[in-house]
Amino acid sequence: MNPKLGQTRSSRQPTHLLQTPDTFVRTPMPGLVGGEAIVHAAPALGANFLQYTAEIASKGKLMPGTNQRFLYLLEGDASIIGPNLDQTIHAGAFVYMPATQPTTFIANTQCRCAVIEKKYEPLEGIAPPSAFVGNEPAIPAVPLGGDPKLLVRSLLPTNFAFDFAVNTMTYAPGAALSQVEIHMMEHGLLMLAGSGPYLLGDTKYDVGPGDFIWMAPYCPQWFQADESGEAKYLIYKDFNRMPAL
Ligand code: UGY
Ligand code: MN
Repeated sequence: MNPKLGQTRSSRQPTHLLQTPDTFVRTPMPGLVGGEAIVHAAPALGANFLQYTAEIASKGKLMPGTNQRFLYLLEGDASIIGPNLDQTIHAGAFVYMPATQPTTFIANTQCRCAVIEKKYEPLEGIAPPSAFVGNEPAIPAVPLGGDPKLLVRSLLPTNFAFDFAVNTMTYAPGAALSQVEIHMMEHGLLMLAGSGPYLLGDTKYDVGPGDFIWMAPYCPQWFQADESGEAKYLIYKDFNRMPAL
């Protein structure tokens, strides 16, 4: 008998989800042509956003969505075609696509993408953002709280036109968040590299590459990279808006 059968590091709790690659289930999705999605976070979980990994064969497409969309290309080469965009992108690139500018992703090779969707919350007097393409390595790395071992890259501009943030956080071996965080914003987190203990609620989980974590609002959270190498994750949070009363 396989001793691993029926065992997983994954854990689904009211305030968080750790979803490890052994538990991923792939599903077709409308608008995803020649591809499948692993849906990590959705309203069914308690999340106020949608996050999925799209695995798309060469020549496959992700058609325009009905909500604003952020796409980070994890693997492969693709073309981005929209009203003001006609561009080739490579791994490490990302695209912001508002629902008002229907933008299509076309895979030129086999591709893997992290995709985040959120219903846009307009702000009176502020023009909503336009579509654009960026490249993660080109974004300035800012030490978090002055710690040179913990670098943050803000992939979206931080101005009030945007109602969410997506950052990469890169930890040198042994680097850690300087505090346990408890905050109103929720998170969707994809481990890109490295490993270490992640505190979620009152449990410490060992996490590694490919793991996904959802953190509900006010979920206590803390991470330390272990000594095996650099750790890096892509992290979503809702941002820049007053909570509705
Ligand atoms: O932006 C954040 O809230 C981030 N520091 N949280 C985290 O890494 N869990
Ligand atoms: Mn946080």
